[in-house]
Amino acid sequence: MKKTKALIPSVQQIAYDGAKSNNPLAFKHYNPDEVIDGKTMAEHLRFSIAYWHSFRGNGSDPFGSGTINRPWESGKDAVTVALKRMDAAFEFFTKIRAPFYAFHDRDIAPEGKTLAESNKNLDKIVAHAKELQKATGVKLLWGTANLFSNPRFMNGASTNPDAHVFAYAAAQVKKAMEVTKELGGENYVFWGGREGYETLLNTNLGREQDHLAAFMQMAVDYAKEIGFKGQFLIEPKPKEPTKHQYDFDCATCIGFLRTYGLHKHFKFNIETNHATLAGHPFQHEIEVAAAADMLGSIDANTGDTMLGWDTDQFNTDTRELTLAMVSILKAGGLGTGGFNFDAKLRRPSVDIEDLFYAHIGGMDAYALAFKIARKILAEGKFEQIVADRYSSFDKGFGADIENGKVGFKELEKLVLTKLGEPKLQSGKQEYLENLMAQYINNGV
Ligand code: XLS
Ligand code: NI
Ligand code: NI
Repeated sequence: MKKTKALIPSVQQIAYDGAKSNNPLAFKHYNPDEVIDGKTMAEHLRFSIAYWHSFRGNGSDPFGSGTINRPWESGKDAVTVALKRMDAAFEFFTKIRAPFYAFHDRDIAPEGKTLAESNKNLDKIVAHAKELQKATGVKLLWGTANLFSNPRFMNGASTNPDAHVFAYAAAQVKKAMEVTKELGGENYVFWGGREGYETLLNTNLGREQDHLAAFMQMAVDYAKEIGFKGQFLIEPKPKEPTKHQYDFDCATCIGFLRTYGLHKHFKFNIETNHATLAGHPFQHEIEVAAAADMLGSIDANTGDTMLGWDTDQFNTDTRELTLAMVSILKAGGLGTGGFNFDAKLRRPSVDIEDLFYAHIGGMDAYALAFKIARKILAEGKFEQIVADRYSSFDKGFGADIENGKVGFKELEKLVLTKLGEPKLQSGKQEYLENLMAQYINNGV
């Protein structure tokens, strides 16, 4: 491909400078080329850039218009601008050393007047994305369809009371799956944008959930038909934009998927800020997904403890990320998933450098957490304490309970004749919190 003029000339490719560096445009912990256990850190962490925030977000909020003006956003027609924007995006992916990106159909290509026109626009941009992926080596972590911005989706997509809207959403996801396959996407995400309700006064909740399941089944069937081998991921979120969303949290989604016999086809894309909105720590959602063998990918961000909405900020909290990383590594990692920065700049962060600072901070925080978590697991102190705590189930009547060999009658007899009163055993919480603090304060 021909070499084009840099669209982000003020920043060069970010280098790893080491933990002591004071250079704000250098990595302190993320050394993409460092080999650990036969894999580079880039391969371990599989960082991904969210197209919608980093290349479609302009700083607008409900109280004011955009503040962030990028030079590549001006041009004669929407498709030409989209092509140039994509050049800038791939230049950024390369300079920030992210091996992956993720998009919604409507992030990368403008919506046309008809579905056919939208599909045509998408095809043009996808052809360009394919060339850029080839030229840079950047890959698609996942694709998805935007089924929430257009007014037609105001009452939901597959849970819309109007079958016409369901059909439109189906057509849009069909195309989004095709282009994800075309670009070698490793996953396909379903975030239920407006799949929920505002008021039960106008809602048939049971029927809407049946429709959501029917839609998911159609996606499963179509993936099979076109030979799309990527992993399907559900991204739970409890609320926003609707008052109540059906994909509330991982546990709710597991119940939903099992009810409709869909669980074999899905894993989870867990977003930190969505977990906290549901009243759970990030780590809780990871453990719930992992326990069901459904841990898929991470939307890496954080919220603000003072605010009740999805603020999508970059996460630099070593403690939160170390706890998460311990659970992720213990579960065997993310497989085809990755850490996708579903995070956006604050409205006054208008410089292109801000986009680099934001991602450098997020990548460094995850890289440091990754290293600390590896050390924690290698030393195995927490795991030993947890194993000891449950060791009464390893043998004797404990093992019989786990194996289903005893019931209430046998256990009653045991207590009455042999066991008597159980001895109180400490949960050692303060000791363990101190131990965790020590790991985090000492770093690597
Ligand atoms: C919104 C979601 C969204 C998904 C993709 O809260 O996080 O950005 O990740 O549709
Ligand atoms: Ni997300
Ligand atoms: Ni979100």
